[in-house]
Amino acid sequence: MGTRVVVNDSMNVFLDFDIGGDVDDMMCLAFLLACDEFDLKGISTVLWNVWERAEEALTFLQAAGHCHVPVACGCSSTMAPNFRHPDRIGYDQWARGFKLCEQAQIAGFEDSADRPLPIHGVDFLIDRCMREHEQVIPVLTAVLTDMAMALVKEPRLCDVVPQLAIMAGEFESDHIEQNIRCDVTAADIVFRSNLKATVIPFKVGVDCRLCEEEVRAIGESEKPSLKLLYRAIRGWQEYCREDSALAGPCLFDPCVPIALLRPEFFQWKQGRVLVDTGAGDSCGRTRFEEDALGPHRLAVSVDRDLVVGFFMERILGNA
Ligand SMILES: [Ca+2]
Repeated sequence: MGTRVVVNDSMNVFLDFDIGGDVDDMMCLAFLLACDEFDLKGISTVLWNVWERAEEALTFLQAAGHCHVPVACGCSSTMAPNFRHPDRIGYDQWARGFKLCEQAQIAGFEDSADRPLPIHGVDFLIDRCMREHEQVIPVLTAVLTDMAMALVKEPRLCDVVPQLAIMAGEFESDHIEQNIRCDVTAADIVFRSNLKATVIPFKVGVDCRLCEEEVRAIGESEKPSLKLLYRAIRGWQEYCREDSALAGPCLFDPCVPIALLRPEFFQWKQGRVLVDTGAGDSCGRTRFEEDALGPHRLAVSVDRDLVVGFFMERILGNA
């Protein structure tokens, strides 16, 4: 009788995100949890109200039946001296007004009794990535402050992290994308680290917008986590009703893990992302320099129907 070799071919990931703003972070978490291909080793929250964001993450994890995933609060403030955030007030108002924890109670779930870890999100990220025999891919769908701080504290991350997976930047217009704009210093540190990275830019996320029928299909699901997600989507749409471009919902953040599983849904260019860190109006603009040997793989276009179809199939599935 031959020896059975158990092959664990799941992909270890760590999610650093800003759940509580645009609903795409919650959609990203829903997708990660719905895919057996991923082993989610931990979560950290970043930017401003990181404690409320962590509570939201814990509430969603509870609704999804994944209470075992630990959550830590990362950096609330940022590294950039020329930090600017014209829509900070708006985002905070939205997060305070919505409160996923309260929505959970309305929907008939207990508030999560779990609390964030008593360590800082940056230390948690470093710890999860530095463990021996585990290659962990940081999935970064917010401002890059936590990852940059981690690289500053522990440069050996560059030797052990197989790649980063990032939603950030815009390369086809002058639009300064939020995750870069809110901390250009952090973005510069991360993209200059020479770590390999899969990068989903703003434009690709815009192209992957859910239509009304798809949103309704989420609402019709019996899964408690999708009931919460549906409430969050409707809340976000209501909040953004005067800016339909924001209301989406667009799969900015979910495109990151989707690209890790199905790179063939996207077209890619290899090269290097460059961040303008100057003090002028162009601060935060990103440029891409093509180079076959460059560390960054940038998505330049996407098959919207394949991406959205795959996302819906996975989150609605009975896993
Ligand atoms: Ca995000």
